[in-house]
Amino acid sequence: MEELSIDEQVTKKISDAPIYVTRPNLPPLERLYPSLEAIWEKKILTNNGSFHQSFERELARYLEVKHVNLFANATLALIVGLEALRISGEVITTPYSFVATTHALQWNGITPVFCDIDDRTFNIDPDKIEALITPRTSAVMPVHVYGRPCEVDKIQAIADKYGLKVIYDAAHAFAVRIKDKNLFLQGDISVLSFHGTKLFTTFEGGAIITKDEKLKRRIDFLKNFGFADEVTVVGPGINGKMNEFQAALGLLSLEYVKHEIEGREVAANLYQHLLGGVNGITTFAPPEDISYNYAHFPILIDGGEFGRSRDQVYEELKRHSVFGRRYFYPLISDMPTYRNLPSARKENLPVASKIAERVLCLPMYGALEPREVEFVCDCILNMPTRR
Ligand code: T4K
Repeated sequence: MEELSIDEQVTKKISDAPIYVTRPNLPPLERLYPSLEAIWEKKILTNNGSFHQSFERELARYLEVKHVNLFANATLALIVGLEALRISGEVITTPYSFVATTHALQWNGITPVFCDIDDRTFNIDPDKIEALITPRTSAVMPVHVYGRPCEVDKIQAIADKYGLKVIYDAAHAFAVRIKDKNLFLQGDISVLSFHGTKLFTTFEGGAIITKDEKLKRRIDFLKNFGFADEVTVVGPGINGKMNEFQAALGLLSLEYVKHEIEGREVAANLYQHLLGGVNGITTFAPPEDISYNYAHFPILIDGGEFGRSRDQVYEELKRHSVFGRRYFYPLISDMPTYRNLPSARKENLPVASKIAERVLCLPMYGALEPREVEFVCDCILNMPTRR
């Protein structure tokens, strides 16, 4: 049998093993055991147990904020956040996000109004918000897509002018820091996700960050069926609580965020080096003046210039067991539930429509090896024009 060189063996192994768009960053299991033993011993599994309290406190410290409400996931956090702020009528939001952003509005009986996005940040375009405001508008719900911060000052100026609330979907933005102020204290609330695909994970999980103690209390009630005490229900609450297992994992995982981001930065720099400047492929350097988290590594593929379309590249990668994702295609505004809304018309959303057709998120996680990044780029660059 033909002997493979070490290099070929490693390449073969890598090309055989699937490379997913992301992998969770889990702490060493043995470090979690003492917490699990404590949970088993105490038998307090949920309802604001001691791990929940510690994680809430330590997360607030980590994010440099005063008030954090933990949740079972970010979707419930968005739904409860909207209810807590008593948002109704219409909310201006982005079609370029995970569908949960808009679903949270729908679950509150709010009409989503889609606003086009900026072609540099992929976030809601603040210059297009005002034209969408009507007497029914009560809030703006932008998303810090891929962890790249929205233009928070411009958005706040519009909100102040028209008396609107601002709810940030910060699901991708864990640990992102901007200059001179705290990203999570912009707007009225920010919502984080700790889903298994996020850089900081509690399997499922999420949190609301508020600036206001009264609002924090109302959210605490609403996420626990509305109970203010054993006999008083203050509103149409839900069960949105994070359990003790999730909280124990989150508490421990805070120690590992820095390392995860450092690993992602190495991978991102290598992608940038190998794909930046390739005709027909657009890569994005980290936003300036911020401490970025490298939540995703999106590229845009211009089929005409590159010679292969985004979908051809996506399929070719799959043939090599590389599973990139087209976050965010299709646009939420193109989904059957939302496409009949007046604001969902494609001509209103030219930038979002163009980007959704071209975007591909490449594998991105701290443990991604340089060799694997090289392999992914090789598959993209050396794929045959025709198959
Ligand atoms: N707002 C925004 C802007 C969001 O992006 C999200 C969630 C939300 C709100 C709602 O947050 P949560 O309610 O979920 O807390 C994923 C996630 O399910 C979703 O949470 C996430 N955004 C979205 C961007 O991506 P899929 O359908 O792409 O996930 P899936 O299962 O195909 O996973 C992708 C890859 O990740 C897999 O091929 C392998 C890897 N993976 C995944 C999981 C779940 C793992 O290695 N381990 C895992 O446990 O939606």
